[in-house]
Amino acid sequence: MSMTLPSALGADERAAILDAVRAFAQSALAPHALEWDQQKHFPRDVLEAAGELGLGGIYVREDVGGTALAREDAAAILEELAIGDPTIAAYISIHNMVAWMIDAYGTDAQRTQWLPRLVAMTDLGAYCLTEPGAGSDAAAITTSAIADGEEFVLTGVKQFISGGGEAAVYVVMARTGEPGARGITAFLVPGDAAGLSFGPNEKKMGWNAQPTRQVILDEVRVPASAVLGGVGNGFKLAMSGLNGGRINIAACSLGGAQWALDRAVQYVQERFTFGEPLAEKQSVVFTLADMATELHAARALVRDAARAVDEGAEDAVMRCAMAKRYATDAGFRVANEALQLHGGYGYLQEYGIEKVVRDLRVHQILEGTNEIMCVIIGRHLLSA
Ligand code: FAD
Ligand code: 2MC
Repeated sequence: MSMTLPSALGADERAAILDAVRAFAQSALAPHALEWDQQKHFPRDVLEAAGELGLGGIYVREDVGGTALAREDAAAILEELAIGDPTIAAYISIHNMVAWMIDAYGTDAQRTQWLPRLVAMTDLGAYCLTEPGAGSDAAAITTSAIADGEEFVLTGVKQFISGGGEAAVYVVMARTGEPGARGITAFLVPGDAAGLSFGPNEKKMGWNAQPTRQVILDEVRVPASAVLGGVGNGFKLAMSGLNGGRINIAACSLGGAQWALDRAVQYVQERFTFGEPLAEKQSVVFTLADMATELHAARALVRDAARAVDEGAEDAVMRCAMAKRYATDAGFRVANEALQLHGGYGYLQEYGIEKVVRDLRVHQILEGTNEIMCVIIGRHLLSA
C-alpha cells in the first residue's frame, strides 16, 4: 500500500474547517437531535449534507473525493459533530472507518466502485464483525465464506450492525480458513446482494437516531473481486480499521460530554437553592472542576492516539485502546454528573442531558468493550 501519511493541518486551516463543522453541527444536527432520538429517525438527507462538507471520507485520499486529513484533525471534527448530536457523529465515525478500510486496502477497481459515493454519503457503509456468538472474542466468528469457482458463498449472522439495512456496502468479516484470526477474510458485500437480509431495528437505550440491525447472510454469492485486502487478512484489516474507530468514538464521547458540561456550567449559575445560585456551593464547583479536568485529560489522550496512528507508531494499538477506554469512561461520567447537577430537570427529556447520557453509555461497550481495551493495554505491557 503506497500512502503518504497526511500531516495535521496548519492552525488557520484547521480553525477554518472546525468553524465550518461547528456551524454545520449547530444548524443541521443540534436543533433536531432530540426529535430524531424520540422518533428513531435516521436523517439520510443530513448525512448527504455532511458528505457535501467533506465529512464522508475525512481521511480518505483525494483522488476519489476524500478530504485526506490527519487522524488528529478527524478526531477534532468528530468531537465538534458530537457536540451537535453524538449519535449522528458516531454513525459518521463508523462510515469513515469503512471508507478508510476500502481506501487503504481496496484495489483500484474497489476504490473507484465504492469510494466516490461513500465519500459523498449518497451511499453509506457498514462494518460487520460482531456475531451473536462472538463479540469481544472477534477471532471466533463463524460466518463462513466458501470458495466456489470464481465466487465466494457467505453464510452467517452479524449482530448489532450500525447502519444495517441502510448501507450500500457491508464490510463483512467471514471465515475462509483455519479457526482463529488467520482464517478470516474481509468482503465487500453490496446492500442489494441476493440472500442478504436484515433483522428489525433493535430497540436501544440510546443511539436511537441510527439503526442497529442483524445482517443475515444466506448463501450470499460475491465474486472473488469482492475480497478486501487478500484472503486470510480480514482480522488484521478489521482491527486496523478499529484502531481509528476507537479514536473517533472516543472523540464522540468528548463532544457529547463537553456539551453536557457546558449546560451544567450555565445551569448552576441560574439555579437557586437555599437562597443562592448552586455555583456558590464549593462542592458544586469542585464537581465542575473535576469534570473539566477529566475531559481535558481525555482529549489529550485522544490527540495522542490520533498522532500515534498518523505516525504509524509501534505502540499505536495500545495508545488507541488507552484513549478509547479513558475518554469513553470519562465522557459517560461527565455527562452523568451534568445530569445530577440538573437535579430532576436533568431527568426530563426536554433538557437533552439524559439523551446524551444514554448515547454515551454504549461507547463504553462498542468498538471493543472497555474491558477489552484493558486486555489490549495489559498485553502490551506484559510483552514489552
Ligand atoms: P461479550 O463479548 O459477550 O462481553 C460481555 C461482557 O464480558 C463485557 O462486559 C465484556 O467486556 C466482558 N468480557 C468479555 N471478554 C472479557 C475478557 N477477556 N476479560 C474481561 N472481560 C471480558 N459490531 C459490529 O461489528 N459492527 C457494528 O456496527 C456494531 N455496532 C454496534 C452498535 C451498538 C448499539 C451495539 C450495542 C453494539 C455494536 N456492535 C457492533 C457490537 C459491539 O462491538 C459488541 O457488542 C462488543 O464488542 C461486545 O461484544 P458482546 O456484546 O458480544 O459482549
Ligand atoms: N491493530 C492491528 N493489528 C491487530 C490489532 C489491532 N488493534 N489487534 C490485533 N491485531 C493483530 C495481531 O497483531 C495479530 O497479528 P499476528 O497474527 O501477526 O501476530 C492478529 O491481529 C491476531 O491478534 P491477537 O492474537 O491479539 O488476537 P486475539 O484473538 O487474541 O484477540 C482482541 C484480539 C481481543 C484484541 C480482539 O479480538 C478485539 O479487539 N476484540 C474486540 C472486538 C471489537 O472491538 N469489536 C468491535 C466491533 S465494531 C463496533 O462495535 C462498531 C460500533 C463499529
